[in-house]
Order: sequence, then C-alpha cells, then structure tokens
Amino acid sequence: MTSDSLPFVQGAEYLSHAAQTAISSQIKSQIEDVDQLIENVSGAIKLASSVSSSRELTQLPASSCASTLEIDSETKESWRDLGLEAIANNEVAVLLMAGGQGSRLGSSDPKGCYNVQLPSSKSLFQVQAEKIIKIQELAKQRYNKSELPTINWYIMTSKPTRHATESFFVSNKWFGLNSDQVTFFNQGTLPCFNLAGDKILLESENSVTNAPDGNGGLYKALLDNKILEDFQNKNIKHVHMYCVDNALVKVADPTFLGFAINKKFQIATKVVRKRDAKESVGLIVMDKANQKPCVIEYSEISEELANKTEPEDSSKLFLRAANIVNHYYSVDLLTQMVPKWSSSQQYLPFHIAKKKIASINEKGQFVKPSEPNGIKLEQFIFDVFPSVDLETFGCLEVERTEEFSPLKNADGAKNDTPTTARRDYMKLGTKWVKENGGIIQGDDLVEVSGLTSYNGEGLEFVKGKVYANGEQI
Ligand code: UD2
Repeated sequence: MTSDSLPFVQGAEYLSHAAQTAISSQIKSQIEDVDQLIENVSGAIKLASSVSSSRELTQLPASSCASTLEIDSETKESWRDLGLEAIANNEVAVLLMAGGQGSRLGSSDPKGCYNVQLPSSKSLFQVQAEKIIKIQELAKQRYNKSELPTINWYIMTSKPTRHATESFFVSNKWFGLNSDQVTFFNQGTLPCFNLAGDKILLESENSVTNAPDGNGGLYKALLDNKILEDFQNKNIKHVHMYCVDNALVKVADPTFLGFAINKKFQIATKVVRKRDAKESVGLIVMDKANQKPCVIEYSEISEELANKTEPEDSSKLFLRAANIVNHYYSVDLLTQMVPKWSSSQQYLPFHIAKKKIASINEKGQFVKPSEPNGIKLEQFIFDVFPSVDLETFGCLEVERTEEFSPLKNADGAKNDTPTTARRDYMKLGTKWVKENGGIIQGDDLVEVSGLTSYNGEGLEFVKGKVYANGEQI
C-alpha cells in the first residue's frame, strides 16, 4: 500500500505496510465518511475564525424568561409542587455529563470523584447522589406515596473516565442509591487533526488518536446506548441534564422541572448573572436573524460583544445570562429530535480546540509537543437550542450563591477552584442554618448534608443550637 492510500493521515508515508493496513481498518471502523469529516473540520476552523459579532445576537425576549430572584413565592411553590409531582410519579430522569477529563483541574481522576475537602470529605458524585435520595423522599412525602419514587440517573462517561467512575460508584455502594437506578454509558470519540485540519493524527504507528467528542456527543450516545428506549420503557417524561463539576447543583430540581412543565417548554436552561465580561461561561442569547435561542460560548465570543453593556446602564453587561450547563428536556422532544441531532452537522457543528497532542509528526517522528500542534474536535450540548421554536424554550435565572460554583481550576487560580467550591457549599448550608435560628459565630462555616436538607427545608431542629466551625449537620 503506498502512502497515497492514506493521504489524510499525517506521517502515513513513513509507516510499514502492516501499520498502514491497521490504521486504514481503524479509520474505516471509526469514521463513516472521512471526506465529510475533513470537510466538517475545515468548516469548524472557519467557524472558529469568524468573529461572533458578525451575528446579530441579542437578549432572549421576556416571554422566554423568568427569575427565581423576582417571582412571587406562590409561583415558586406551585412550580416546586409540579416538579415534585412528576418525581413522585416516576416521570423524571437525570442525565449527568461526566465525560470531561478535567485537565484544567490537574487531577487524573474523573471530576465527580474529586474531594473538595468538605468536613465530610464527600466527593461531588456523593453530594449529587444524596440530592437524588433526598428529593425522592421529599416527593414521596409531599404526595403521600406508599412507595419511594425512583429517579433514574444516567451518567455519560468517556473512554478515559468510564472505568474509574464506575468503580468509584461500586466501591461506594452507589452512595445509598439502588444500583439499578444508575446507568453508565459512554459518549463517542473523534480523531484529532493537525492544525490545518486536513490530516488525522496518529498516537503511534498503529493507532489513531482519539478524544471524547464533546458534551454534545450526548445525543448520539443516547441513541447508540438505547437510553431513549429506556426512557420510554420507564414512562419517563422529563429529563434534567447537568454537568458534574458544579458543587451547588440542585439535581432534579423540582422548581426548575415545574417551571418547564408549567410553561410547556420542550427545552429549558438555568442561568446565573455573568460575574464579569471575562467569565468562562457561554451566554444564552437570541439570534436576531432567525429569532432562535442559542448559546455563544466563551471561547468564541468577541471581546467587543463580551464587554457590551446595557445602553441605559453601563454597569450591566448587555449579554449576561450565563450558561451553567443545566438544562431541561421533554422526552417527547428527545424522542423526536435526537435521531436528527445525532446524524447531521446541521444541528451540531464541530468546535475546535487547539491542543498539544502527543502524536506522529509529518516526518514520521513521535513527538510530545510543548506548543499546540493539533486540533481536538468537540460538539457542544447547547448547539441544539436553535432547533426548537422560541416559544418552546425557557430560561430560568437563579441565584449564583445557591446554585452555581464550578470546579474548573486547581487551587491557586482566582476562581472556580476546590477552595471556592468548598467555601460556597458551606456558605449555603451556613445561611440555611442561620435562617432557621441556628447559632454560628462570626465567619464560621458548617456543612449541611444533602441528606439533611435539599434546599434549606427541614432545619427547624437547629433553632437555638450553637454550631462550631466545620461542624457537619
Ligand atoms: C461549560 C459550558 C460553558 C459554561 C461552563 C460553566 C459547554 C460546551 N460549555 O464550559 O458554556 O456553561 O461549562 O461551567 O457546555 N463533558 C463531557 N464530555 C466531553 C466534554 C465535556 O461529558 O467530551 C462534560 C464535562 O464532564 C462537564 C461538562 O460537560 O460535566 C462541561 O464540560 P467542560 O468543563 O469541558 O466545559 P467548560 O467549562 O469548558
């Protein structure tokens, strides 16, 4: 076989015949249409270079939005009851995206295993599992169910995170959940490319590089792993999807579920107010040209647009609805659209990230570069938003201090570190205890377990009691 039989593989001409055959069969098994993929990569490179301000992006209309900071308590209660009713009727599932490799955090373990050093030493997975246990109990009580309702927890992993994640759950006995309510499934992978985007990189002479296909790989993974069928078999109607690294995530939040159910939204998303123009978050916006909801990612927004402020109030960013990877989907929509979302780039474009990729260079030498030498492709979960009509899309603003503290960076960074995650988690619990009459001195902080309280409820017992710094409740 001559090298021109693998013109799209970097360094192919230096491979032995046997290696070329092995690579060719790997590519054929992994990729349906190489030419189409290479075309999509060049499209992604163009997308990355097109300045976002070329698109006329504006705020979502008020009709799509609500804010838990502003709605009256009756409305909030009614949404919460609607959500608890859906949970009590076993109609709610949770989809957790846990395929990311947490490189910025500097940990080799899956992020959900990370211990942010709470007094209880609980991992993110344990904190989230206990939210599910608690909200099942609250739904049972609220609707006087004789049986404990079940929230099925579907956890998307990637090849690099699957084994460690699954064994972590087994060794921790699923943190008190029934093992049969937890399903693990893998997302797909995509090969890495050279910076020009026209050559696939090899990680060795007989293996193609591959990386997780981004959190947008969720949709194809739902199809490939027959998760949609499982939703139907279990009569699940509502799905809460969230990302693993948010220390404050309200898993299966009944208020959010109720908001979407009440408004008959097919997709809904939670947002917080963007911290500052530079915060690494996507923004939920509307594309003026087609009146569709969409997200402009932090890695693709122009500085000018990121810094644009309200005409009548320069202290307010014009685009400030920060995406926190916390979405609601109706199962009806998933059933109807996932086959389409999984098949064509029309809905889910590729995004590129320039990375240092240990691989074979154009001279056939294996290199571990100190500078980015290649492209990882990924699809973004929110790129399906424009495929629904605006009136079926909802956006719920929530309080950052109660709902969002991402774990992104190693300690030492200014924001989004284990220290800020621990601090925010304990500050929220401390706030709940003080609101219920518990006595905590000065800046002391306590840890309230999710098994004790989901959202500050059921803490009447702390009234008049004194709690020491770091105490667990
Ligand atoms: C994500 C959002 C960004 C903002 C920010 C807030 C996307 C595309 N971007 O940016 O808009 O909301 O979070 O914290 O959602 N994941 C997978 N498989 C993958 C890649 C990621 O499951 O191949 C998961 C990952 O485990 C995590 C979530 O997706 O749960 C977000 O991934 P990230 O940390 O790579 O996203 P980030 O912080 O760049």
